[in-house]
Amino acid sequence: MNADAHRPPYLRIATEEAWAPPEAIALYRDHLARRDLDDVGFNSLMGYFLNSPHPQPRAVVERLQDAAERRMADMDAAGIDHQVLALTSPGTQVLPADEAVALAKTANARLGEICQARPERFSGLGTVSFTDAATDVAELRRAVGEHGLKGLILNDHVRGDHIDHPRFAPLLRELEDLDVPLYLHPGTPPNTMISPYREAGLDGAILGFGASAGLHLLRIITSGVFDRHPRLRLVVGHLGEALPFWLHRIDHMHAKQVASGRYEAIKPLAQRPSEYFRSHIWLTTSGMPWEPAILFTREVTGPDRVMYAMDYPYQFEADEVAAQDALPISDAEKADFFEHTARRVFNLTF
Ligand code: 1DF
Ligand code: MN
Repeated sequence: MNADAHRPPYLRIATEEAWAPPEAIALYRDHLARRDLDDVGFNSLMGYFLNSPHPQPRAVVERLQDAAERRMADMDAAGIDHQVLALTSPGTQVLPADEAVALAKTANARLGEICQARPERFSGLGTVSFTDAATDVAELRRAVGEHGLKGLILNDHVRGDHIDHPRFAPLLRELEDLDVPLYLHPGTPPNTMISPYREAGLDGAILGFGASAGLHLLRIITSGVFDRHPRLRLVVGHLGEALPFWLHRIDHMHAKQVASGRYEAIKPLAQRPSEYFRSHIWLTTSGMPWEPAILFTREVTGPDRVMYAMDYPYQFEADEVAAQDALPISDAEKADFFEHTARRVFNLTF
């Protein structure tokens, strides 16, 4: 596809695009060689990407580490004007605390430099160690205030915990105070969940990612995170990790469970679960360039809540952009979908 042949009246901003500094890849390689990380999904998936003899995963790992010529050539080939970059899954979230703290610092400084060097092409999300709250709050402040990053990436579970755990409340409060969004990105399910997925070969992006991230998203809602953090903005990939399709049933069953008093963890909420998708949550189309799913999701959550993402380099199919250019929505809605919603949610000012 020659993207320049048809220059639409909007920029195409891709909002869930993976990146890794060589330091992250080196850390992962060391742990894989020593087999000393107790995370089944990491050892399986990163073991595949980093130790496979096949050219395809090797090319993904090379592309992850490039934030210059190769990436921009790929963007040009696909018609992508701007990428919102974030540290690839699993980021810091499988690492020992000292390594996680150091990697967050390195990744934020480097990503800030990348974005400042080419502000029209790249924006970035920050990362933290998800260990000590005070350390993470300070790093998030640095990422946003000093390095100019536009939010925080959360690569699903944190060493088996979820972001609704009270120990993360100070970090969520800081996101509110800084007025930047949290991006819930998937990863392989935690050890407590992965066995039946892995046994069937389904622990990766085919289902395990979405199953685990969907659970994480629903936990955020039902545990009352948005009631405790009313200014928090959450962005979720893969069209909401299947939850939009479930919303009627989730509302119905949630009300029943509240009434039953059966679970300590299920309490009344300020809104119905589905309503948080219209007040606090934005969705991206990463990995889901599929018209029926995109139109359904827009119908359920509102057209101003769904924006474009590619999922480069994991799902880099240059022709997918054309399918979304052809969506049967108005020109103004398409401009929101590809450009203006991302500008608003991430406060992009380039
Ligand atoms: C894959 C996909 C791997 C995504 C990822 O991180 C990842 C994959 C290791 O296809 O195996 O982040 N993704 O975002 O869809
Ligand atoms: Mn992704």
